Amino acid sequence: MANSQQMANAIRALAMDAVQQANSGHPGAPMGMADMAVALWGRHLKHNPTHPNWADRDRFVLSNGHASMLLYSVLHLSGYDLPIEELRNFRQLHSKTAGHPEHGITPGVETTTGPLGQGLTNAVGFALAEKLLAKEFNRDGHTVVDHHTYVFLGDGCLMEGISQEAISLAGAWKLNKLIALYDDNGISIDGQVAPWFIDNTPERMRACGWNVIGPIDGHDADAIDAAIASAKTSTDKPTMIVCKTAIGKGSPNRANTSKAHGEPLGAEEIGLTRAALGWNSGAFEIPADVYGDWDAKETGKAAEAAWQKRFDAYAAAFPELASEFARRMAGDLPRHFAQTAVDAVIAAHTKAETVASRKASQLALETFTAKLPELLGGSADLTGSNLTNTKSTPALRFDENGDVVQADMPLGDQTVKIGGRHINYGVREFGMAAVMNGIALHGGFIPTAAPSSRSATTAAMPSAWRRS
Ligand SMILES: Cc1ncc(C[n+]2csc(CCOP(=O)(O)OP(=O)(O)O)c2C)c(N)n1
Ligand SMILES: [Mg+2]
Repeated sequence: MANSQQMANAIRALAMDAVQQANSGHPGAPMGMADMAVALWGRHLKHNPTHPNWADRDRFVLSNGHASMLLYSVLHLSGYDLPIEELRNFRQLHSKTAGHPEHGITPGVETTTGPLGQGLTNAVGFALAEKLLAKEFNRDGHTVVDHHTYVFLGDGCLMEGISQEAISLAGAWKLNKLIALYDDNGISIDGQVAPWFIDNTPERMRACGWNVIGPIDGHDADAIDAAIASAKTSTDKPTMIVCKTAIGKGSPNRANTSKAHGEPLGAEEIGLTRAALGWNSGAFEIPADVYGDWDAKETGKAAEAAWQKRFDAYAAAFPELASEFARRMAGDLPRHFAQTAVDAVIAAHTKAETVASRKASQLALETFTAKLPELLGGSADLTGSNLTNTKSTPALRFDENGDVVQADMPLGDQTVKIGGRHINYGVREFGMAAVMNGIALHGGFIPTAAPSSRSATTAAMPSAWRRS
């Protein structure tokens, strides 16, 4: 078994050193969540550092994106293409280690985070996409879609209003493969959160249909490991694991204070912290055995190879489904789609008449949704107003076990059974937008939706401008 303490201290040291070198950044959260990262990344996360985009990898979202040095550290340590020079260049122009995680710039970063609460909401989209794809593509004895979505989040994410939209939706959709780990350190920038954050978070989550584990000691990797193992057994609820942590853990004079949040510890305190942790390596130096404990390249390759074997068997049994799955995950449109579908829309609807733009939108969607099964529509409780549904997008519903309900869809002169493709987001426009980003980033779907025909704009307008 790897030396969990040294694995965690490697993250703490890299976070302190990179923030010190850049003379800006956030050391406290990475130092506080280091043991959570050891438990998740070291013992559970299914990923392949040499092939970050493997379709059936687990997804990881760092919703408290200011803790970016945690993510950069584990990506580096576990073997992603993120060499130590990139960590030395933290927060420098053109480095792969910007101040907050940036999707598309750093391998292994699934979504851009920093605006608190939005990462959690993206994660709800990732987990929904997984659940829908699993329903659509898995067959008896052939499980090709089967992964978890993990999210780390902090007090700030839970204070932001969008979190309530995300939490409600995840509960309603019974996203049992969504596992959130809460960095419950009782601190945000202004200090101890107690005067401005008195929510009973576990009760709030339970009230919204979540499974809650803890509070547990967020510095006990074995306890976190066991909590994650338990969370994975949930069949009908998302799980939150409440991890009690100390921000800046290890720093004798900054731990548990908001001074650890967003500024370098300083050379002297870094020296004291190294001594307190028993970390004897120099700045940006990681002992070989610690690298060895973190290295996930071989286990990642083996995990992907096992999946590939299953996928090959699936492809032999269901060749059309397998190539459709590959197309969808690659984000390619069906062959000849552009000519046939676009021509059909134009031919059917080019008339010398005026239609409302939402009606024109529905006419186009009617054609496109019939040809593109990846279109996943929705509306924030104004389906009848913004005309976002079509004949081929039945409403998405889950049964009491959390399974996607199959619905009737007309196809030519037949009726076929499919999972719902129109999401009733409820009155949650902001959440809807961030969930859609998660769906799109997961792959396999192109989300479409509209907030409202009038209410969002009228709400944003001074009352004198309103006409209705
Ligand atoms: C939407 C949004 N508002 C404000 C901020 C600025 N901000 C960054 S971190 C932070 C405090 C967050 O507190 P917490 O999540 O508890 O982080 P910790 O101090 O524990 O690391 C704030 C206000 C932000 N990143 N996003
Ligand atoms: Mg906090």
